[in-house]
Amino acid sequence: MRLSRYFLPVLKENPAEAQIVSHRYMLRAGMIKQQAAGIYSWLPLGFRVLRRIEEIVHQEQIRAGHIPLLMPTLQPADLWRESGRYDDYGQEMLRIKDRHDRDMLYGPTNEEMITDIFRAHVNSYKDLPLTLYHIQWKFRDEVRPRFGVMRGREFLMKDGYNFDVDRDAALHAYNRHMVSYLRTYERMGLTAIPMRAASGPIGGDNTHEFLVLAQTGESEVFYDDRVTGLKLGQRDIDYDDRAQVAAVCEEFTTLYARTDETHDPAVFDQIPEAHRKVGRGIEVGQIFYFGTKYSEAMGATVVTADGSRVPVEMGSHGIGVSRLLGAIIEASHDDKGIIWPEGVTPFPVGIVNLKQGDGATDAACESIYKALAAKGLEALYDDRDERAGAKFATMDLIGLPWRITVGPRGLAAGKVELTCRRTGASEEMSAEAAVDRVAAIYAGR
Ligand code: P5A
Repeated sequence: MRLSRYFLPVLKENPAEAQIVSHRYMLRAGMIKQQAAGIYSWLPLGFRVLRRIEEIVHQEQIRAGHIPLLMPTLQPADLWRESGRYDDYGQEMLRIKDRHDRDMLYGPTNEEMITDIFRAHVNSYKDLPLTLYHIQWKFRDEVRPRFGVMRGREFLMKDGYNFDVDRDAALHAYNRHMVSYLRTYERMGLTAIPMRAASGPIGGDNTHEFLVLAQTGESEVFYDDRVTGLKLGQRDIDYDDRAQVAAVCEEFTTLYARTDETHDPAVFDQIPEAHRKVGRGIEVGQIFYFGTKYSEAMGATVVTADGSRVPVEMGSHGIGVSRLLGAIIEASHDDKGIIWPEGVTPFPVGIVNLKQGDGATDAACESIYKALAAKGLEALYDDRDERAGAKFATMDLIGLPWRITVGPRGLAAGKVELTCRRTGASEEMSAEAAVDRVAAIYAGR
């Protein structure tokens, strides 16, 4: 993408309404525009990151054996009357009437609708296990929408629902989600800690939230700091292997890590003082096992191997896809701007032309741009007629992990400069070497 032809409405001033750094940088970098309280347009740069995050979520869900589908944003109220949640959900639910005076709602979550799909089409234990998920906009009329996409009213969620024949199988589904989530967040450059939590309006007694530690987080958390050192890394996981998946979950949930709702000071105090931490976190996901809460109420049953009919065992699992942009920025920035992890960056690399209009410099930039494209990498090429300082400031603000700087002086010596956004370290090398280096960094992503 050539910046001269892109739509990147960067703001020079700090927007007054933004209280936290991620919100400030998302507005300044021209990623989002507020349309109403807690409702945003995703401008091209923000939309690219959102799509990238969605792609990682899809890949990891499919790897775990889960099946994508798409349910609508609007739902009939009658489904929610069946589960009893139409009245329970209260003012967070946006209720709508259609022209025939029928009660509708903008879905805050989809347990009822997926249970309706299941009961219409599945009858036998032979069709289980089954996990269906989608990535779809939700609406919750939050009392205090704030911090930009972090607590929106309209927000993008990945929500998945498992159907299993018995409790053990359903607990395996729970564990499988935990492991697939750990992997998803790691690919985004995040450490998200599973913490025992409370289940709220979704229900059930077994639930974990995934928290990214950040001072600006809305949740108070209590944890043994050795938990932050745990990594899944490149481990080969067989998602059908119940014992292996359960062992990984145990490894990640044995050390103390809880939200304030489940915090137990008596247990916490037994952790050696040097490791005992109270902090704040951003909730980027939550998984639930609630058994037959919805299937019983809505008549979703299966015939088992011995011929009896039982309500299907279920859980639901959510990732805050749009919230993740905020969480990643809170976890990865400096005073100049965002620092995107390579896994989610909107563009893999930026090219800065220090002397636009100079024949040799323009030609070198063009050839680097094309060589990157030939390797499947779409660079953001700053080809504007601007001062070098302004170009660097834009690149730093929007946070591409790598920058190739091309100027007449370097070119005279056959060199361009490759700079790492995170460390600020620069290295001079030939244009070909810079292209190869960037390609190697992104190989396999
Ligand atoms: C699990 C999937 C559920 O709704 N039903 C379907 C279950 N869980 S949840 O914890 O309530 O939401 C899942 C994740 O969505 C994100 N989230 C939000 N993101 C932005 N703005 C909001 N107002 C908002 N509310 C929830 C969180 O990341 C949460 O973990």
